[in-house]
Amino acid sequence: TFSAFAATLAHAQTAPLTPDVPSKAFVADTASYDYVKREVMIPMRDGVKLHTVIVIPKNARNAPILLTRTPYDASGRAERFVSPHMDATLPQGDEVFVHSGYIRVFQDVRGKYGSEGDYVMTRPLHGPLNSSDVDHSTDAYDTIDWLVKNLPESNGRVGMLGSSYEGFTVVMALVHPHPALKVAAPESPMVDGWMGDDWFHYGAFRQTNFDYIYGQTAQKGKGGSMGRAGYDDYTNFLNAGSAGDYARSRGFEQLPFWRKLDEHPSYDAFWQGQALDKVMAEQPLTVPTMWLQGLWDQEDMWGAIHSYAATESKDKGNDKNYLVMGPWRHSQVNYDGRSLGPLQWDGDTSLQFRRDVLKPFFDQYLVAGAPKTNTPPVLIYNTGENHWDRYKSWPLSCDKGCANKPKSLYLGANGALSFNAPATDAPKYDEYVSDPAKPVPYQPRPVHFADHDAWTRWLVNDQRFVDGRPDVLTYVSEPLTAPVHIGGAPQVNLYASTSGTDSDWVVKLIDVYPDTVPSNPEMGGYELAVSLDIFRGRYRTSFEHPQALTPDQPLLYSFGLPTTNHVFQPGHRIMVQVQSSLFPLYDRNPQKYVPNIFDAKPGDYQKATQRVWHTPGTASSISLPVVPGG
Ligand code: PG9
Repeated sequence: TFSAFAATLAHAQTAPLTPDVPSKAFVADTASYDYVKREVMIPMRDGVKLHTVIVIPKNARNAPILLTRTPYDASGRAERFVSPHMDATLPQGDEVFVHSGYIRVFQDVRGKYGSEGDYVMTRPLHGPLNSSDVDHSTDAYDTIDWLVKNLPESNGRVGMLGSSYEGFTVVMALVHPHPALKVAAPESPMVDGWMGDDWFHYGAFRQTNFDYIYGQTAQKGKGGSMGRAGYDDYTNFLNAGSAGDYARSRGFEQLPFWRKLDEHPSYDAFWQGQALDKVMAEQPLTVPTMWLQGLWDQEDMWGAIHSYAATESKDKGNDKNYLVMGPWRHSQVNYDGRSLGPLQWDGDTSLQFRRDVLKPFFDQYLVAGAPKTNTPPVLIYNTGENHWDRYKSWPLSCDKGCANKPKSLYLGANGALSFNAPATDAPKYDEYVSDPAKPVPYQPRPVHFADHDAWTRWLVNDQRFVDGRPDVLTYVSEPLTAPVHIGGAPQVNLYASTSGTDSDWVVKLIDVYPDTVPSNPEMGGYELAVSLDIFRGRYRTSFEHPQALTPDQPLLYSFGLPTTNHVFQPGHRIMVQVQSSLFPLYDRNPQKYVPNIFDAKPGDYQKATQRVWHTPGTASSISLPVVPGG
């Protein structure tokens, strides 16, 4: 028997102790796949090579190219599922393009994942903030040039799309664009990080950034998460002190991007020079561009709408500048768009847009013989009536150049809200005490930044969770007898005083549902913020040069709220809430003027008595972009 055993072994070609992990990397048999994946290193003009994943349908000929440049791992972006099918390996948002035979390209931006070179967060354009010869404009140019010369399966036409950071790289490609770039869709692009995209809103710092900066810049590849002492980030950040104290306690001084933020708390040349809506306003508009974003975009609320506005006057033929706003959270355009929090839409609004608007629009410029589309210059979801609206221009109502004029909605005595200016004999103001030791939460506690679902829907949370707090003022109209349609950006004109020397002001424009909603009982009395934002008081007269506030003096705070296209229905009421914090999303204002709030000391934080004024001459109001006739 022993010799039979030895004979069996002698016949086998693979010895029992052959290592079972092969020394040569495993190569999958992809013969049956309906696509080919190529990974290449594309050389840029400075010799740096960028890692690029190219997914090509089998037997493709004359195919258009769809390009996304990403800091989020090109290989991962091009592998939703491990699958022999191209529509499954690519992200959900790409399915409509896959079904039309597009070539799909994802590229790691310089310095991230497989790409060579140095990573600089949202690397500024060549100029005062970038002394090198390369930026995302040149990298996009060099990449497109390589693709059209090296992909024999392509027809030489390229479209770019991507959301958020990937939307930012699309905008960069529009600066001195390569002639083969024929169409672009910056989706929720990061455009102005100080005014209203990721880092700050009107100067108030967003503390969720710490996790992002750590995850993106502590290493070249996939970053980790830092972890915090307790589950509730409200407590964690309150215990930490200032945002700067938190950063110091976690070693953030090792991360240059945090140091840049810390050194530029105001809207100085560092931020002004990077604001891409300003850059785009100076550019000739040559590539048809569809700016798009969500109406409740919790990350990049500023970029698309302001870039559309900045470039609109350059679109003489009304055929290059397009605006789309869906009823979406950040980047929801690329996922399922049937609902947001408790709000249910008329079908999958994201798919409707991708299939019926975006894809035909790209085809028109990228596919020979594709039909001309009837894309409306402006496509915005009407969140009160639950349907898409198509318009020639936007906004529908504004002070100059619109068919309709905005109407002031006044904050009045005894919590009243109406289109009538306040009477002279009414009480002059309402007041509350804002205590930095007990800031108003932006969502019900516990707050856990890592809870992705809570983060994506916080803007549509029922605001009753703070309504009635002693440090939140509430103004509410009578039930409406006719619909009120607003189309544009509500403008805050808040006359407010503080007993301190600095203060934040948060203003929310809210649709209050009727007490009973028979078809959807849980929505009875729901307080839905259709538009809200925070404004750091020290920037009242200049975003660049902050100033201490004069205590107890009613001062005007004027700022735009995010754009909305909403109909307040009959039976609903309009509400405005005013408060002085949205914590821990936004860092606390110490309410005592200090040169840099990142460096506020525990002793700088003080209670303040806040007053909202409603007298003639200092009548607080929201200028609503109303559209007569609903
Ligand atoms: N909102 C993200 C981001 C963009 C740019 C800078 C920092 C963060 C994103 O979703 O990509």
